Amino acid sequence: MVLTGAGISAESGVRTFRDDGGLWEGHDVNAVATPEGFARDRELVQRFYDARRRSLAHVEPNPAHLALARLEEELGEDLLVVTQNVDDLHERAGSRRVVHMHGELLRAACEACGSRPRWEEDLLPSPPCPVCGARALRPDVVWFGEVPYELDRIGRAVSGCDLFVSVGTSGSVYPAAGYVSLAASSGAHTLELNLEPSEGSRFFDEVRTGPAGRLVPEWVEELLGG
Ligand code: BJW
Repeated sequence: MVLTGAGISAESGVRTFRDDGGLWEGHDVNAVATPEGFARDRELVQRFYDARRRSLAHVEPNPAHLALARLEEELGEDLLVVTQNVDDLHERAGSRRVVHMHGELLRAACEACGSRPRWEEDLLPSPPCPVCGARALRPDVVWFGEVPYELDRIGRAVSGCDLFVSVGTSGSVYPAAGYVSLAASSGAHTLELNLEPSEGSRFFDEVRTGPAGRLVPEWVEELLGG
């Protein structure tokens, strides 16, 4: 199982959250990434996500995404990618077995009927929900205090895997940050691939530092015996 975070998309030009010059710089996290912030100022939050959704048109998967897609070609159902990212770069690289635990920029969520339609346009100014017509669409992303998606499926994959690899995540957001310990306690070998040691590095059996665009293809080659 491979857990990915913002660092895997950094070399594609998608900003991370907590690095220098990252997304949170200049943004109050509580204002743009909590349900309370959204309730306070819907327009500000919609504008923040509309800009990020639009920026997807200008980025491409990098060698790290492509290497994971290649690994899936070889391993099939023996590989699951769980991403905290809301971009679509894994899918565009060719990965099919991807769980977006923090949602997707290219979906909206209707607060009136609960539907989650695919959404490529801006959410300002409040277009109607294609299912129920209510003007109650929000970005389909998971904010602090909300429950991430597919936790049962992820929990089964983490506790059932023999190799747990974390790529490009600071290990500062739960429940994802706790998966390495769960995998280790279930007997998996754990490997971190990150630009620098993360907050959770001490929990991994093995830590490799460097850019994901180099480390992930190298590791995939090694695993496939290339
Ligand atoms: C490179 C690189 C390169 C750079 N190559 N590497 C337990 C303890 C304490 C608190 C909590 C807890 N449990 C829950 C909480 C509360 C909270 C939480 O974790 N708070 C923390 C601040 C402590 N968690 C929640 O509220 C979660 N919900 C929850 O727990 O529900 C309760 C529940 C759980 C389980 C069962 C039942 C109930 C929800 C968390 C939602 C997070 N949402 C966000 C926003 C999503 C939408 C959006 O994109 O705007 O998700 S926040 C943000 O952080 C985003 C990311 O997915 C997430 C993680 O960030 P990530 O990916 O790690 O990015 P960075 O920037 O932090 O790190 C990048 C890394 O890459 C760095 O290390 C770089 O060095 C590296 N890097 N370039 C390789 N080229």
